[in-house]
Amino acid sequence: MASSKLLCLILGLVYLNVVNAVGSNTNETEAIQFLNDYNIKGMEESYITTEYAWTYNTNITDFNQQAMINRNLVQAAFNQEARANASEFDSTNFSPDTIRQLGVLLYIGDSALPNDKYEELNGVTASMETRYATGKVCDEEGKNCQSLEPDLTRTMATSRDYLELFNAWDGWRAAVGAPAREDYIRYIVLKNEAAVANDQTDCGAWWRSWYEVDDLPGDVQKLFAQLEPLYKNLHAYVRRKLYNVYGEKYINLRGPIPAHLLGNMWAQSWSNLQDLTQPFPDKPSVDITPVLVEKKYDALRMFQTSDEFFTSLGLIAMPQPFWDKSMIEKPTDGREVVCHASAWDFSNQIDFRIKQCTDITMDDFITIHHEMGHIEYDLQYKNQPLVFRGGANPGFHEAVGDVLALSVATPKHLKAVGLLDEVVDDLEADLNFLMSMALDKIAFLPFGYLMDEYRWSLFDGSTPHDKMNEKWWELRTKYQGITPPVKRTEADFDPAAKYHIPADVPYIRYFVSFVIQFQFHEALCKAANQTDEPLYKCDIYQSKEAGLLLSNMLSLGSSKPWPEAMEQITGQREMDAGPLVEYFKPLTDWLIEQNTQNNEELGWPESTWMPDAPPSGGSTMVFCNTLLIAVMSLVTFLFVTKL
Ligand code: LSW
Ligand code: ZN
Repeated sequence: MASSKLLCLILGLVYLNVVNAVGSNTNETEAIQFLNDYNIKGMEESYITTEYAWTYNTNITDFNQQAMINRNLVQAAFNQEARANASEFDSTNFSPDTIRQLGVLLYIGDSALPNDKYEELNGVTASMETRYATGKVCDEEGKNCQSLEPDLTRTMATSRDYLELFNAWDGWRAAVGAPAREDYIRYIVLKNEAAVANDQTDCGAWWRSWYEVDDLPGDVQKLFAQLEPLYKNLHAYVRRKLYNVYGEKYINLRGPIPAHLLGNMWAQSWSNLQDLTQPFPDKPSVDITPVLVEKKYDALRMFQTSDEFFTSLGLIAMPQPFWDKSMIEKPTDGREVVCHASAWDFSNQIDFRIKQCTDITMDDFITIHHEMGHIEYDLQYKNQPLVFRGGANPGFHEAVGDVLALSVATPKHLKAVGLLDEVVDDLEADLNFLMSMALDKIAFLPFGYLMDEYRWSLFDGSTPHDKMNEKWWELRTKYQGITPPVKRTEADFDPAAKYHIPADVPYIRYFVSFVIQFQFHEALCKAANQTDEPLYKCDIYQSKEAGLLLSNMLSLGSSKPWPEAMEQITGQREMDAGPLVEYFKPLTDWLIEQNTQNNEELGWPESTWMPDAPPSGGSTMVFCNTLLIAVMSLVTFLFVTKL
C-alpha cells in the first residue's frame, strides 16, 4: 500500500517535471548550442534520407520503396526528438534569429504522426507515386504501350488528330487517375491527422501557413481576379483558332474548350499550339525545338547552355558532383524511374542533383532552367543553418529559374547564342513572341490557381469524398474554361493524373511564382540598366549587377519573412500583378482588338456544353485496320465480280 503511494508520488513528480520542462529553459546560450548540434546531426540524417529517396526515384522497385519508407521512419524519430528538445526552451526573450530557428523545429510535418500512421501514409503516398511513375497507355491488345514521358507528352504536343489526342488523354486518366481514388481518400485523412498533430486545423491550413500571411486565399484571389480578363481574351482567341481546325462538331464558340486539344496533358500550358495561333504567320516563329534537333543538341549540351546563363550573371556554377550524379536522361536499361523533373538538395552542402528525362524540345530547355533555378537557390543558401535552407516562401523557390528563362526566351538572346537564325525587330514579330509567352504564362494562371483551391476544399471537408471528381471538373470549367471530352463519373479520379496530386506536392507556389517572377524580372532589368526598351525585350544575360541583386536575396534562404526578401530585390513588400500586366500590354491590346473584330463572346456561358463522345473504344490503329479491311473487301469484291 505504502509503496504504491510512493510510486504515485514519484510518477506525479516526474510528470510535473516533464510539464515544467516544456518551455521553461530561458538560457539562450544553451539554445544556440542545441541548434548548432541539431544542425550538424540534422545534415547527416537528412543526407542519408535523401539518398534513399533518390535511389527509389531513379530505380523503382518494391525493395527500394520499402527501404525508403524504413529510412523515413528513422528520420521521423529524429524529427520528433528535435521537436521535443526545441520545445524545452521558453524563447520569449531570445534574439529574433534564435526564435525563428527554434520555431521551425516545432513543426515537423508528417513526422508528427504516430509510427503506425506515419508508415501507412508513406505506403499510401509511395503506392500513388509508383502508379503514376510507371503508368502506361496500351492499345486494345495490351501492346504498343506508351509512357507519359516522352510518348504521351509528344502526342499531346504535336498531334492534331482528335481521336488520337482523345485516346492519349483518356488512356492516361484510366491508367493512373481512377486507380488512385481509394488511396487518395486515405491520404486526405492521414494528412489532416498530421496537420492536427502540428497544431493546425487541417492540411490545407498547414500548407498555407508557410506563406506567413493572414489570408493567402484572399491574396491570391485578388491577383487572379486582376488577371482573369487577360486569360479570357487569350482563351477566346485560341478557341477560335481551334474551331478553324476541329470545326463546330468539337468546338462551341460559346462554350468551354475540350481539354485534350490544348497541346498539353493537363491543358496547363498551351505553347505547343504556337503554329495554330501565331498572330503573324509570315514573321519568324520563336519555337526553337526544330533548331535544337537540327543542331544535334543533347541533354548535356542543353544543361551546359543553361549553366552558362547562370554563370554569366556571376551566379554559382553547378558543382562537379552535380554533373557526376544527376540523372538527365531517361535510362534505357529497363529501369523504371520517376520521370517528372525535380531538383534535389542532399543537405550536405556538396551534393545537389537534377533528375529529368530530358527530351530535345524547347519545353524541356525551359524546364532545365526551372530546375537549375532550384539548385542555384540551394547553392546560395547552403551556409545557412539547415532550418533556413528553403525559399523565402515556396513561390520564391519556383520563380528563380523562370526569371532567368524570361531573358533566355527572348528572340534577341536566342539569336545571340545561335538558337534562332533570324530576328525581326518590329511589332508584328514582337506579337508573335508575346503570344508564345502568353501561351505559357497566361494560360497557366487558372490551373495554378485551382489545383490547391481544389485540395484545400478536400482537406477542410467542404468537398465530400463522393464528389471529388465532380468538384475537380467544376473548378476546371469555372476557371480554365475547359470541358472533359467525354462524360466523367465518381469512378474516375482525374486529379490524380497530375503529378503533384499523387506525389503530395502543393501547387499554389506556382501561381505565386508566375506573378512574382515578373516583379523580379522587372527589378533585375532595372539593375541591368535595360530600362529604355519594353519589359518583354529585356535580357539580363551577362549582367553582374542583376546577378548580385538576385544572389543577395537568394542567400537569405528562409531566414527572414518573405516580404523582407521581396523588398530587398524589388523595393516593395507585396505581391503585385502589375509587372505581368505591363509585360503583356501590347499583346493584350492586340487580342482585345482581334476578339472585338471577330465578335468573340468572352468566357463560356454555355458552360455545360460537351463535344460528342468520339467513336467508343476506337483507337486510330483500330480505325485504320477497319478502313484497310473495308478497302480490301471492296477490291476483292470488284475482282471477284469482274471474273
Ligand atoms: C518542380 N517539377 O521543380 C517540379 C517538381 N515537363 O509542370 O512540376 O506542373 C518533390 C518535391 C518532387 C517550366 C516547366 C517537389 C517533385 C517552368 C514547368 C512552373 C514537366 C516539368 C516539370 C516538384 C517541372 C509548372 N512544374 C508543372 C513542375 C517536386 C511549372 C515551370 C513549370 C516541375 C510545374 O517544381 N514553372
Ligand atoms: Zn519547381
